[in-house]
Amino acid sequence: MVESSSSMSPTPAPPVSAWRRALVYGLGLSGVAAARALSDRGVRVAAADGRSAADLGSEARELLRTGRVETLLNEQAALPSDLDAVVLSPGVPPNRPLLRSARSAKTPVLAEVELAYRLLEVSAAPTVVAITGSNGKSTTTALTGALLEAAGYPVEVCGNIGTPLSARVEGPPGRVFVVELSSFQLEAIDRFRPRAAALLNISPDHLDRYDGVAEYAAAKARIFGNQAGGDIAVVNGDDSEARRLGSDSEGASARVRRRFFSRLRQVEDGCYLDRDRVIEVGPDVRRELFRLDDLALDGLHNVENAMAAALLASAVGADPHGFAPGLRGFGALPHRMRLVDVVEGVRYYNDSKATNPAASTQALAGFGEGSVHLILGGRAKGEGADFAELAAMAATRAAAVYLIGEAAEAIASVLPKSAACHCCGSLERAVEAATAASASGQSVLLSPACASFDQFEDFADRGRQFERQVKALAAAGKRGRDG
Ligand code: UMA
Ligand code: ADP
Repeated sequence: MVESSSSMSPTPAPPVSAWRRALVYGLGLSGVAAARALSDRGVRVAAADGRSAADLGSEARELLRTGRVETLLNEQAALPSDLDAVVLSPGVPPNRPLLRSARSAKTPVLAEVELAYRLLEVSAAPTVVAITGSNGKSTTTALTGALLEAAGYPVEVCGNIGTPLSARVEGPPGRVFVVELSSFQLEAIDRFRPRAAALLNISPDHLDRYDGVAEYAAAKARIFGNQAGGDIAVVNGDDSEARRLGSDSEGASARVRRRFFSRLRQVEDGCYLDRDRVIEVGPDVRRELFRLDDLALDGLHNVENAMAAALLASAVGADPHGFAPGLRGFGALPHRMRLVDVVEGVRYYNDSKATNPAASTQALAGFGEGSVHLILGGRAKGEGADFAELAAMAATRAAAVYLIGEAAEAIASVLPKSAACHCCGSLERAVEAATAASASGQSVLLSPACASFDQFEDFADRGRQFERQVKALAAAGKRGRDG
C-alpha cells in the first residue's frame, strides 16, 4: 500500500505569483487545466506522466504542441531541482517516486484543486461550496448548483464531477463554485476552505489506494479541516461514521456551525424528514424546505442528497422558497437511478453508476418488497468487498436477482438460500431473463454494486448498453413509456 494520505501534508508553498517553475504531475483533465492556468500566469511548466506523449489525450497533446509545457518527464525521471511546487492530479497516488523525491527535497506538493483555490483567492475570498462522500457526490453537487442557479446565483459546478476547478478560475467575480471533491483530491489540499461543505456518507471504497477504511475516511474528513468561524459543515446525521468525522473537533474548528440532515430522526440544527415534508430547524429557524412530492428524483438516497443540497444552498444565502421548483426541475443524472422506459408496465431503471455495495443497497431501499428484478455484478471493488448488507436488502426487496460478471459467485454465496438467483453471465442475458420474469407494476433495476471493467469500458458504457437493450424492447411492438 501507499504512503498514508497524512504523509501528503504539504510543505508550505509560496504564493503562486512568486512561482517561476512548477511540475504538473498527470496530464489528464486536471493536469491540462492546471498547466494552462500556470502558463497563463507566466510560470514555466514541466509535466510528468506515466504515458508517453503519443498516448496522452488530445487536449494534452495540443498543449504540448503549443509549447506551453516545456518538458514531458516520464514517471521514473529525476525530479527537477528548481521547482517551486508540484501540482498533483488526483489519480496519482502519493507513493510515486517523484513525489517521494519532492517530499525529501521539501518541494511543496499541492492538489490541482488547491492550486485553483489559491488562484481564486488572489482576487477575493472565493465562495466555495464543497461536497464529498462515498456515494451521491455528483447528484448532490449538480443539485446544489441547480438550486443556487434557480435562486439567481451565478454558479460554476465543477471538480470530480468532470470539469477541474482550475478550468473555471477565469471568469466574472461573484460566482459560487460548487465543487465535488474525491478523497484523492482532498489528500493534498492545504488552505482550501469551503464556506459550506458536506460529507454525505462513508462506506468502503478505493481500498486499492488506502490502507483501510479509516485512512480513506480521514482523507474525506479533510474537507472540514480548514473551515473556520462563519463556515457551515453539513453532515449526514444517519451515517455514524460521517457523524463522527463531522463532529470531531480536530476535523473542524469549534466555531464552524455543524448542521445535520436526517431521514430518520429530528435534529437540533439542520433538517429532517417529517412524514412527507423536510423541515429545517436551528437556533433561529423552523420552516419547511420542501416536500417529498417536489422531488423529481427516485430513491430514498436522493431524499438525503436533496436535504444536503438544500442546506448547502441556504448556507450561502439562497432563499428556500425557490427550492421546491428547483427540485421539480432536476432529473436524474445519466446512469444514476434513471428511469429508462416503462415497457408493458415494467419500469426499467439504469443505476449503472452504483459501483459499490453501499450505493446499490441504498438504491434498493427505495423499492417496495419483492418488487424489483435486480441485476448485480461486475468486478468487485477491493478484495474483501462486502456484499452481506446488500444481500440482506435484496432478500426483502428483490423478486429475483440476476448475476453478471466476475463477482457473480461471491454475491451468490452471500444471498440467502431462499432468494431466487440466476447466474446470467452477460448483461444482455440478465435483461432478457429479468424481462421474461417481471410483471406489470414491477421494476427491472441495473444497480450492479461493482465496477464495470471486466465486461465494459466503464460504468457509462454499461449503462448505455442497458438502455439500448431496453429501448429495443420498447420498440419491439411493446408499449413505451407510461404505456
Ligand atoms: N497518471 C500518471 N501516474 C499515475 C496515475 C495517473 O502519470 O500514477 C496520469 C495518467 O497517465 C493520465 C493522468 O495522470 O494521463 C490522469 O490523471 P487523473 O487520473 O488524475 O485524471 P484526470 O483526467 O485529471 O481526472 C480527474 C479525476 N480522475 C480521478 O480522480 C481518477 C476525474 O474523476 C475528475 O472528473 C477530473 O479530474 C476533473 O476534476 C473521475 C474519477 O473516476 C470521474 N474519480 C474517482 C471517483 O469518482 O471515484 C475519484
Ligand atoms: P458519486 O459521485 O459519489 O459516485 P452519484 O451521484 O454519481 O455519486 O451516484 C452514484 C450512485 O450512488 C448512484 O447510482 C446511486 O446508486 C448511489 N447513490 C446516490 N446517492 C446516494 C446516497 N446519498 N447514498 C448512497 N448511495 C447513493
